[in-house]
Amino acid sequence: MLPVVSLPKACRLLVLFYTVHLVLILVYYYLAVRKMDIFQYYTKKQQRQHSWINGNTSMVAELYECPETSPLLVGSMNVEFSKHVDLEQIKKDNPAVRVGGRHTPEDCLALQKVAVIIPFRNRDVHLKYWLYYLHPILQRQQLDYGVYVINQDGEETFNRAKLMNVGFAEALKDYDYDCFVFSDVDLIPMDDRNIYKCYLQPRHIAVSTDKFGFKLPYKQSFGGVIALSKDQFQEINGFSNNYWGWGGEDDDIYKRIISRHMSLSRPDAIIGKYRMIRHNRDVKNEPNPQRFVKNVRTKWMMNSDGINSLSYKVVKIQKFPLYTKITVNIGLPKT
Ligand code: UDH
Ligand code: NGS
Repeated sequence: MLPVVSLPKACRLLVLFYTVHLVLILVYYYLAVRKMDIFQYYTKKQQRQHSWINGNTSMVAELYECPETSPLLVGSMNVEFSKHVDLEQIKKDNPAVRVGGRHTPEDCLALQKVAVIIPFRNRDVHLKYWLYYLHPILQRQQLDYGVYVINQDGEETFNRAKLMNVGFAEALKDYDYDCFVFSDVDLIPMDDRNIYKCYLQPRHIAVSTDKFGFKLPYKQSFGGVIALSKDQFQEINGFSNNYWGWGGEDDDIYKRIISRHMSLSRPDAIIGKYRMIRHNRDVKNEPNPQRFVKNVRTKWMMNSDGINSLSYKVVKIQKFPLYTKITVNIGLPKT
């Protein structure tokens, strides 16, 4: 074989070109293999956490992230409140729901960890319907979720917004949630494509309720069911703690969002359909006469009134099979 130096110039250039090409291919494959190793390392790490959550110490199958759109969704659903629902039966029908109302998808890694917070007092019948309809939906949405019912202790004036703040603080003590859905107990979605997760902007989820003829009651409406990521909620200092009685607290949190230069995200009116369980006005939740004055002051009050000024006493934490009930003493309105 002739030494390379004795080859004509064109051949030498060709050999040089192929050598460089070969070296580049080798470097590329080396890096690709390393990248795969790193990817597998993280997948396994997440998988281990996942198995631990499920109380399963043996690693079974490789787990990958759940798809952006769950294949389990069914779309629009019939919702009605005349059938009898029973908690034991709901538990039997949802065997994958763990104590405290926790659920983690088995076949994939959920994209978000969602705490569903429900403000509550004396609405046990509504809660049964909520659990009956929502557990199957949230599982089909492939969420890693927990249900927290925040029960106001005592008979004093109700404070929905403060209970939401308590739910945020208490759920974070339970698990590393990154998304918070705040839901009234009497609102049931009619379409499971309305995902209980967080978006780039705060999400108004219950946008077309039967009560309002399946329309948004007004453009700034932000009541019923909403979702904010942990960061979004912290950015606006949560809800106000000072709306005692009915009304205005949802308009207040809307103003907080706008004043921090965020906007609302909403599903369309078909996917966003809801049924509300009809009920009378609750005792000690009469319209708050101060709500209009408070709404004018949101921008000035929000830095000092919210999760940074929240004070309450936990009376009891009960981990039921389908939900966690946290009974709290939230005090009394300032006189
Ligand atoms: N809530 C309770 N217990 C109460 C009050 C309120 O659990 O005593 C919670 C519950 O999650 C409820 C949410 O706070 O869904 C909002 O309260 P609400 O349902 O009273 O408010 P909404 O605006 O209804 O839905 C107002 C009363 C309508 C009376 C209509 C009479 N025809
Ligand atoms: C507004 C209230 C909101 C309330 C919305 C819908 O007027 O808190 O009506 O009420 N704002 C004020 O009162 C300042 S509803 O028709 O559902 O009873 O959510």
